[in-house]
Amino acid sequence: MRGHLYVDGVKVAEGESPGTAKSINVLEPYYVGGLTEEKRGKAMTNLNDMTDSFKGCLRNMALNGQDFGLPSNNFFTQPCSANAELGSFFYSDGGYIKLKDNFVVGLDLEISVEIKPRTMSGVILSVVSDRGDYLVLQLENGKISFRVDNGQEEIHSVYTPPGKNDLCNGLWHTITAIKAKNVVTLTVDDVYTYPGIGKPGVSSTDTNDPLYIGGVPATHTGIKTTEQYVGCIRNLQLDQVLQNLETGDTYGHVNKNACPSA
Ligand SMILES: [Ca+2]
Repeated sequence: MRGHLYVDGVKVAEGESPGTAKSINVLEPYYVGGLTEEKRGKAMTNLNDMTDSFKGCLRNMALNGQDFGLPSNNFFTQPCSANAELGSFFYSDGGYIKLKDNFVVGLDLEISVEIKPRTMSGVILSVVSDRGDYLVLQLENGKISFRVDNGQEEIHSVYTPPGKNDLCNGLWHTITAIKAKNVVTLTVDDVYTYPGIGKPGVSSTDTNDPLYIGGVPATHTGIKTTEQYVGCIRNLQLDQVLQNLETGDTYGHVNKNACPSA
């Protein structure tokens, strides 16, 4: 059996299946853009170990000239729109991403992230241990705070924008928060804030706990707001390693892979 692949009317590939089989014996449903975990497992040998779903827009699917029509089910898809951008969106009715199950902050950690908030307060990133050590990056009434406790006291650095609503101006804002042993520093849009300095020798944030993005399941010491972060978050890096928020578990109303931009 032979196959041909055309792109924009131009044949770009052709191939032939081995053996003598002349038909493909499969049953509906058709999956478009990705597969369920179960189906993917079965099909993996034919997918060259591809595990990602298609990212983008698809339309006008047809089989033998017959339009597929509307899908019978949608799983984690969004309508295509010119008014969308990459990032994870956190809605006003609440939600968060658990990015890692057992996140160790330890002695040193560098966080960078871009946010486009629509509200003045909310948790951007948080991890806390049962013993009370924590690290929290949050919006507090239009300010950004970075609060860390290594076990004896809170160390913090707070960025105050020139205007109270400046961070909700519809633009992206870049945050860099660095915890270096007993010192925390915070930079927002290239403005460096006054560092927080804790007791020398109390240097490790001893967590081995879930790392939450965009909210928390339960508040804890160090969190200064009860409000939900609303808006987009993208390009989170931990120690200069880009994190894929789509790999996290979502709770509540979050869209991991697109933000409405209008
Ligand atoms: Ca500690």
